Amino acid sequence: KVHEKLLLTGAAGGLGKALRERLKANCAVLRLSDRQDFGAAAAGEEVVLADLADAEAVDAMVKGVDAIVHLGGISVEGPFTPILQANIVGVYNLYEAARKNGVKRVVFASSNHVTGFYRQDETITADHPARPDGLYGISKAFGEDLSRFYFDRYGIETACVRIGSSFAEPKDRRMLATWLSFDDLHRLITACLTTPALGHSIIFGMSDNAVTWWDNSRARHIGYVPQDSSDVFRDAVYARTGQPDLTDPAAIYQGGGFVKAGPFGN
Ligand code: NAI
Ligand code: 15L
Repeated sequence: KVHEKLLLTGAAGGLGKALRERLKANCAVLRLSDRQDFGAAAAGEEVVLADLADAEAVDAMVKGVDAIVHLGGISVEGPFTPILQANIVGVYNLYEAARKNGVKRVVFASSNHVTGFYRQDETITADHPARPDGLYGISKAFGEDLSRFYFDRYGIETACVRIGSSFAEPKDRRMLATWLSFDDLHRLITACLTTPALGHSIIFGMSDNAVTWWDNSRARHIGYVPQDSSDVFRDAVYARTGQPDLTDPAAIYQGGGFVKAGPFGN
C-alpha cells in the first residue's frame, strides 16, 4: 500500500461509490468525504463530512492525509452559483489546504467538457487549448490552471484526469468514444498516484476504445494502460439507438448534449 492515508472527495457520488472498495487496495486508511451523509465508516475507513466551499471544513478534511483523489463538486452543466461554490471556490480551498498541510500529490477529476467544443471529427492532445462547452467545463479548466500554479509555485503534483464518460456501460453512441470503465478509472488513478514523477499532467480518462477523439501521447510517463473497451457494447448500443442527426450540435461536438445546455440563471 503506497499511501498511509488517502482522501477521496465526492465519496457519495457515482464514481465515489464505484471507487470506495477499489481504492482500499491503495492505502492503509481511506478517508471519505462528501457534503451529504453517506453512512458510517467501515473498517479501514474514516468519514469526514465537509462542504468544499467551507475553507475551515476543507482544512480539517485534508489534515493528516498524504494524497488526495478529488472527485467532489458539481458534475453537470447548470446555474453558476453552485458551480462557483463547489468547483471554483472549492478547488481553491482544497489546494490551500493541501499546501498548508503538506500534501504533495492530487488526482483531480477534470472533464472532457474542458475541450467539449472540439469536433467529433478531430483528435486532440493535452496541448490543444481549452475549449470549454459551458460553465461546468470552465470551472474544470479553472481547476486545471489552479493546480498548474500550485505545482509551479509550491511543487504540489497533480494529474488532471479529463474523464470522458465513466458509467457501468456506455449509454449512447457518443459514449462508445468517451467511455471509461470503473476498473480502468481505478487503474488510471493508481497510475497517477504511483508514477515516480507526475509533475502537472493532463490525461484523458478513457478506456481502450477503437473510436476515440483523444490522444494521450503527452501522458506516457503516467504509465496508464487501459484494459477495457467500449467495443464489446457497440452492437447493443447501435441496436437500441437511432442514427444521429448530423446537423445537431450534440452530434457534431465532443461535449455532446452539454454544448447546447442552458443558458441558466444564477
Ligand atoms: P456525482 O455528481 O455523482 O458526485 C459528485 C459528488 O460531489 C456528490 O456526491 C456531491 O454531493 C458532491 N458535492 C457536490 N458539491 C459539493 C460541495 N460543495 N461540497 C462537497 N461535496 C460536494 O458525480 P460523479 O459522476 O461521481 O463524478 C465525480 C467527479 O468526476 C466530478 O467532479 C465530475 O465532475 C467528474 N467527472 C465525472 C464524469 C463521469 O462520467 N462520471 C465525467 C467527467 C468528469
Ligand atoms: C461529465 O463531465 C459528467 O460529470 C458526466 O455525468 C457525463 O455527463 C460525462 O461528462 C460525459 O461527457 O458523458
